[in-house]
Amino acid sequence: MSTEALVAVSDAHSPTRTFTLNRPAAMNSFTGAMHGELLAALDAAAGTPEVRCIVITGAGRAFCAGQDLSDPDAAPGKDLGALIEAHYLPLVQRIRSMPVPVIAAVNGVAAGAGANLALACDFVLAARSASFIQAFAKIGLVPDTGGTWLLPRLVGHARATGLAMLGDKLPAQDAAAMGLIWQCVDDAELPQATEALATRLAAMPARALVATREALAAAHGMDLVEAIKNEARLQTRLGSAHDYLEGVDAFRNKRAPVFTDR
Ligand code: T3D
Repeated sequence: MSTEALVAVSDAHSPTRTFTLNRPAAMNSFTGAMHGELLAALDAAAGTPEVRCIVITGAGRAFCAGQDLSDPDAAPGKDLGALIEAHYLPLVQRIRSMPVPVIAAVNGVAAGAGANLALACDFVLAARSASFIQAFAKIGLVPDTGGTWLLPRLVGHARATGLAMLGDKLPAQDAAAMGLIWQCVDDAELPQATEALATRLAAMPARALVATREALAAAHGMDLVEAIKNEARLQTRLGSAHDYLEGVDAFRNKRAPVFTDR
């Protein structure tokens, strides 16, 4: 693993590719350069058929403190909306369109855009000492990086409002209890728990998992009939793919399936 990079990339021998946000002295807050490295790394993984699961985590005691507030691009008076459109929107779009599942392994504090980057992933596993902070209101901003869309869908309007307006530090255990994240584990167990989940997901039918991500997101804007029609459309597509044939054959022959579609 390269430790010089702003985003350290794990060795290429595993079906799981791990990206470690690597500006620990600044709590892994985002600069334009770090955005560029993370997006390039995600693009490369998306184009590599052997990659079947992505993990994003942080170096040191933070996961990510959002935008680097010392960066000249974020200085008061700059067009912050342009910064969001240039960097955070493409990042969330890339994560949500990855052809494989994405896990956020939240090792420490996740604040501002760092919190919402984690919430945009398919799974959030967090260390017990980690926390989530919608820090935006404290500096006179609204939640961005998808926060206004993600929060109410994950925890409902009342809790989304409280988290977004008050900006309190939410411990990982409370985040798991209210359904904001998938799981909170003891700090020492985070690496193993992440690896176990990634290994499990990597062996699953990636194309079906990604279609599930899309269907769950799309269903929010649909009534029940529309949602079922969307499910039917997806089953039509998936039902003629290799992984369905493989899954059914493996079931009939009482063997473990080998899924390859992405
Ligand atoms: O451009 C725009 O603003 C638009 C885009 C917005 C997207 C956003 O993400 S807005 C939200 C930006 N993030 C924040 O407001 C979070 C700011 N940070 C904090 O609230 C706290 O640092 C933490 C709660 C994350 C951690 O607190 P603590 O007490 O554990 O650590 P600390 O001492 O505050 O921070 C440690 C160092 O990291 C410190 O540097 P130093 O003094 O040791 O040299 C601190 O300045 C640095 N740091 C933490 N967060 C950021 C940061 N440096 C630059 N940017 C940061 N976001």
